[in-house]
Amino acid sequence: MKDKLLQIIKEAGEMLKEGYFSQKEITFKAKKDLVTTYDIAIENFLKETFAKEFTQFNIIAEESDNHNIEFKDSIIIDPIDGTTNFVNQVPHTCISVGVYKNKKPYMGVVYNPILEELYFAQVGCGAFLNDEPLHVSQDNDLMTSLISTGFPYTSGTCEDDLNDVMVKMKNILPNCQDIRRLGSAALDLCYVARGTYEGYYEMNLKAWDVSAGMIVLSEAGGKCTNIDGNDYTLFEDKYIVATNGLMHDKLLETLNLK
Ligand code: LIP
Repeated sequence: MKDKLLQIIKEAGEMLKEGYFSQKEITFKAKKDLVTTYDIAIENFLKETFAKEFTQFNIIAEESDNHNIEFKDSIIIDPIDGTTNFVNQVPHTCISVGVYKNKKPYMGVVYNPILEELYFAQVGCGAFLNDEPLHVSQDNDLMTSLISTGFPYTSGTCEDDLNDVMVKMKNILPNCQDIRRLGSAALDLCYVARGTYEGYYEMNLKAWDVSAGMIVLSEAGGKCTNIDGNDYTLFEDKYIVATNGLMHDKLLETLNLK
């Protein structure tokens, strides 16, 4: 499956690259939530091709109606993660594909064709960036850690979510090296996997934002939980907290300061 999967995703990457440098038609799914004709075209291409090649799996995808699709043997697609970056030509944007067997992680692919970075992981076989093995950082001190986060689309409509962003920022910022917000959850998880960031947290993500990056991170030696420190559950948890493992408890404790 791996070779075919990567071949298809690289083809889709050509579509993303073409779109990145072109004029785009944009519509809004919500106040801050953008979608372009490229999101739809890449998703349709991936769905059609995967359906032909990988008949055992159903497909859950960002721009589709997923109501009647049961999460089981599933391929979870984000055709463009970091759509706002894609629209504004910030090169932190990617295709994210997570493959799950009986709801259990199997393979994850995160592909940024603009920077030519392909992250791949298969459970039990390690994580790779362009075929080079990936490992999380060994820093166990929050004060010297680079932490990444993201802001939910609901920050424009839900005061509770906006307040929570501010509270957590106030808890973390004075206690870490610095904070980054680059705008793609899938890539943020891969950046923890490659040791660039020590930790990452965000609220209100969808399964397609994180399904692949979580597999890359765990295969690189990292850890992913919800805000209470329990395993992060796709489709259920509000918060994701991801780290190199060494500073997980410290990050959780600091995020949860009152
Ligand atoms: C986006 C994320 C981004 C996050 C946004 C959104 P999209 O995904 O990856 O980091 O902050 O809330 O979920 O919409 O570009 O696929």
